[in-house]
Amino acid sequence: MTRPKSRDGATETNLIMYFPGLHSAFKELLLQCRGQKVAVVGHRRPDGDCIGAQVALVRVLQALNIEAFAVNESIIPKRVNFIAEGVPFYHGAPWVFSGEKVILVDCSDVSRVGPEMEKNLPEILGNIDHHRSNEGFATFDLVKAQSSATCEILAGLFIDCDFPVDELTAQALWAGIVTDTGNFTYPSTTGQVLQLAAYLVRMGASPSKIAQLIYERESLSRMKLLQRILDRMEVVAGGLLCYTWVEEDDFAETGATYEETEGFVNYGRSLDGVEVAAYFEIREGEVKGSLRSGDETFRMDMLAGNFGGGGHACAAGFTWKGSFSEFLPQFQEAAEKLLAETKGEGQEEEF
Ligand SMILES: [Mn+2]
Repeated sequence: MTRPKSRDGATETNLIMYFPGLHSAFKELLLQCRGQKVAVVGHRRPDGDCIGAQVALVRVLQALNIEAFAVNESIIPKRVNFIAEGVPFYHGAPWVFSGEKVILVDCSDVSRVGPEMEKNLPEILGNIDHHRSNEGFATFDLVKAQSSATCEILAGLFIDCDFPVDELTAQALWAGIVTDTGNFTYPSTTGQVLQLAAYLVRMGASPSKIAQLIYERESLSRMKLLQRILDRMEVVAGGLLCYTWVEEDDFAETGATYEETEGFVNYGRSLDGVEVAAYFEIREGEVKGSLRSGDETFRMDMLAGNFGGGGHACAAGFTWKGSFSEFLPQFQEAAEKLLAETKGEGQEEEF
């Protein structure tokens, strides 16, 4: 098979397909999109990977002469807004679908699109995702739990199918991969991820420019909120668990918005000896939690599962109904149990 010519004139020399198991399903999915309008839907409170995947897929569909647009119940977070420039992106609720073919990206299940959007969702044609808990819900389920990002799957599939990846598509995919791999530092960072990343750079993605746009446009209000979460950090469970939280009033008092909390959970993870970091947002009548571990044997998806959530082995989340004072002792008990059991198992990975 021929590989797309890259910017510097080199040709991809790796003739092995990146996603041989998904390649024909992806082609079939796009075949069904021919002559149709396609809505590429992401999850509520989207991250870089979600927006990157929405943008990249819309752009490639358009390049294949398929009318496509992106829809999200939430607005695009400021730090990744630059990648969506020029792409038709609709948000707000309720979104009314009118006969479009629907593809969900980066959504572990249909409820991730948000409660308002979910009510109106028609039959789902495609499901492209990398969450372990994704059990499939579409005509075409393209799920690879071992992948670092939905953008990694898309980048690989675009190459496998010889679809055109231009500079802005490469930029969107790069943004998705760097945000979901913690700048290529999480355990999901494989050789394949780096190979695909190299390809994206050859197609025009600029690592330095994108890093500046994502990480160096902080607001003072976010820093003020960060100050509070650092101040509240508690380390328990013999130094293995760090948790912190923000309260509803913190947002009003600092001027920060809900979307500006992205990445706060990682400060706990960066402490020496801490295996599990938890970050909570206390809302009226509920606790929203984000969990991270640097070691996939700790199974954050299982810990989140105790509180009605899910996700990946290293990164998971949940929304729990009730007060923080009821929640915290239960959480601490569940986390300590998980830490003890995982350590006891000699940290063997199960697949
Ligand atoms: Mn993702």
